[in-house]
Amino acid sequence: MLYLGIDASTQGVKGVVIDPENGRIAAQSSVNFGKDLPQYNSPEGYVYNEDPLIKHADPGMWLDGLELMLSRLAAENVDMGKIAALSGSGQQHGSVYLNKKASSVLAALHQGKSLAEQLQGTFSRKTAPLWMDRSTQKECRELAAKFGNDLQYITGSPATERFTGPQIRKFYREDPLAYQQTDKIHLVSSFLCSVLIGRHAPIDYGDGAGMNLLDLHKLEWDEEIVSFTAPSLMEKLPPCVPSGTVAGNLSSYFEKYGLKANIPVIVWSGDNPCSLVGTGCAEAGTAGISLGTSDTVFATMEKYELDPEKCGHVMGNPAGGFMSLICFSNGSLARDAVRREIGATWEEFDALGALASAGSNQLMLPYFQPESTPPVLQPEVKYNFNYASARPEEKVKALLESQALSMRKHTMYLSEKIRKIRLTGGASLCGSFRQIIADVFQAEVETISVSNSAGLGAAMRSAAAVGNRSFAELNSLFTAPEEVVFPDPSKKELYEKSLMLYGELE
Ligand code: XUL
Repeated sequence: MLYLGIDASTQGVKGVVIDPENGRIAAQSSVNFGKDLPQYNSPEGYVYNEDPLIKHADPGMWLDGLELMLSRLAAENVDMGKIAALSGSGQQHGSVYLNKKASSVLAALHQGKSLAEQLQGTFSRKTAPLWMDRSTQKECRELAAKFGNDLQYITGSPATERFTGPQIRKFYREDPLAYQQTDKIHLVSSFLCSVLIGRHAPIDYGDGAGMNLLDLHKLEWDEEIVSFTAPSLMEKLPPCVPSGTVAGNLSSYFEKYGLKANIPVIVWSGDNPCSLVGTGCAEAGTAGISLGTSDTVFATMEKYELDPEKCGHVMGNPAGGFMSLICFSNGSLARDAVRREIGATWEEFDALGALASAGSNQLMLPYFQPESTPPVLQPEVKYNFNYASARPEEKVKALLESQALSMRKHTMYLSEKIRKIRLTGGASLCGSFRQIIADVFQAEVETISVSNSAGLGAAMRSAAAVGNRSFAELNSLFTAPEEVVFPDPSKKELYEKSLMLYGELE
């Protein structure tokens, strides 16, 4: 029996097939929106807008990406007919608006046309706002004024620009007619799950917590917050369910990729909750750091804890209970900007990161794009040293140390001390960054062999939901550490001082 995990991320769609019988990754495939679907003019996964705060994508691109990924997977050396169940992971917070026609189109998917062609007439809002969108300050101010600290207590997060509730309120205000014509509002995760099962899918607690709408104590939509956000919104929201729920059975449309119709599709979740599972951090004690377009730090929460600085979030943990999540928008975005500016390859960038001496206290605030942690709306890069005349290795070191220090600073509110870290995502391959993270946190840093932890986590969630496998068993099969980097104790004091200076600069 095989299990498929689909990762619908900002930059593309990936698939991971796992075989728990022998602990093997049976196949993987990927699609990059910029490279493989240039017709959507979204090299970074979103459509260009002259307002840097607006970041939307065409949901048709995600559908084409899903199909191309499945056709590439079917071309791998894997028997797609042996896949017993599947689930997925979606970039969080993004929302898709469907009209009344969607239900009947979803129920009648046929192989004569592509998914994007069939669903074309079902979007009541042409594009989907993404997690990178920061255009909802007004709505956030209104939510904060109405609910004060209760909003963070109830939903696990303060009013947050990229979260779905404020985005829905903005849409209702700017285009009330289109809002009225909206029958269902999905997250990226529940939208793609709906397409797979041919009817509206529920939202799981993991991703649902990223909307500023879910009461995490009662695990249901909060009536007062929902009705303040937009009129009749409750009717437009799919139900919210535990992450192990079977959302439905696979539509026969997908037989064209060799998949068996009617296999169970487990409710999708967000990329961070899925990465928590796919890095083996779903049980307490180890934090995960995902180094992608954005960097995120996440960990299982023993108890419900709110960030007094209002940057950290509480999300549902797919393995039960809660997880913490802190998102740094300028992750690889900033690393790439510095790399390009000094004209280095990624290998050279990595080598430069190990050259300059540690803890020199040359620090920077790398807000090339609006930042989530701390909230910064006007992109601006600041330094405490003369960046222009600095050597390339000093620039790289300043960036990597500042990023690690920011992660440390903004996770200090968690009562569970971070003793061990699992790294994942593209930049986890950067050896010098691994060492800097280990030294700044004074924690062991482990990497695992599968870099797509969100896709792996989704596959593991489907094996846990219907394959009678415990997460502990799946962890020992798929998330065992491959490499460990140990912290250098002689750097402890150095970085304590840097942490203070970084805090002052921030
Ligand atoms: C988390 C966040 C991002 C997205 C895209 O709050 O906004 O990590 O999930 O990866």
